Amino acid sequence: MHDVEISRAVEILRPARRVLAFTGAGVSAESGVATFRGAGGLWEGRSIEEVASPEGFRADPIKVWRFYEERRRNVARARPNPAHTVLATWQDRFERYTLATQNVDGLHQAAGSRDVLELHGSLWRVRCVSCGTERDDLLVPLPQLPPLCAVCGAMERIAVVWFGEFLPPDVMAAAQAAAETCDVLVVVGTSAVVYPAAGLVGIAAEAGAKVIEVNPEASALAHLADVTLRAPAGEVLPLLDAGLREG
Ligand code: BV8
Ligand code: ZN
Repeated sequence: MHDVEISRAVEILRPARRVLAFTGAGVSAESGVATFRGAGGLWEGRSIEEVASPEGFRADPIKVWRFYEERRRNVARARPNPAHTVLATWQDRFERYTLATQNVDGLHQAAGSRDVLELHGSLWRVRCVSCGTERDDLLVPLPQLPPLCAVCGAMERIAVVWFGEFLPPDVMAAAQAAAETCDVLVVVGTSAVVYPAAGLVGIAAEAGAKVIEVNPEASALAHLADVTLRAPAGEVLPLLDAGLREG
């Protein structure tokens, strides 16, 4: 990746007042957390429906719980990487800064990001299938599978958004509002194939925002980017941050 693209991206970011950062599994790749669709991805050799849909959970809750328990165990060993850290420091650099993530690993918060918009929920929250009581749960491993609701005794599920489920309306609305009004959208580590989250890129571009894509490969929405930085986020974000500090 050339310095030319980095300096073009820095020149776009420097004057920006309202910035939206939109991330996917790629931002956690250098923390050792598996992505979904790359080589060795979570969906490899698995049927997504079987482990990440309400139907799959209904059919075999223990199998689904084992899939999430495994991911919780892997993420519990992971630490934020420089990309998470830079994205966290940017919340104090711009007049208005929003971080919307498709990730459920909590690494943005671990790096110090506040008010993270978790579009697809979190591995670290569980919800009762019956009374809907939702709680944080950081236990690895879980004492029992499936965990049971302390309020009504029914089974609890992981509080992530499965395929065919709606995203939390307030979270999506906040992300959409940020996309409609931002000067710059920085898209980091997403294949941009899952909707409605990926729709944020088109909304921002349509509203006139400058779009910077950070991804070793072209995402499905690379054509909407003004600048594409074809390298790992853990290398690119510190370079962008250094460029902003020089100015
Ligand atoms: C919805 C949480 C309304 C769980 C996830 C049929 C029926 C129902 C719905 C649909 C349907 N057909 C299509 C849909 C819509 C569906 C959808 O978009 N499907 C796609 C696959 C076609 N969407 C939904 O179902 C959504 N809900 O539409 O509700 C509705 C309701 C009822 C009926 C109809 C409609 C819900 C979507 C949310 C699903 N939940 N995850 C969990 O995590 O277990 S999605 C899952 O994909 C993750 O959240 C993930 O974040 C997301 C996107 O993936 P990415 O983050 O982009 O990761 P990926 O591996 O794909 O890419 C990684 C990228 O990183 C790559 O580009 C790679 O190059 C790059 N990279 C790698 N290393 C690095 C890097 N980048 C930078 N640095 C590096 N080092
Ligand atoms: Zn309950």
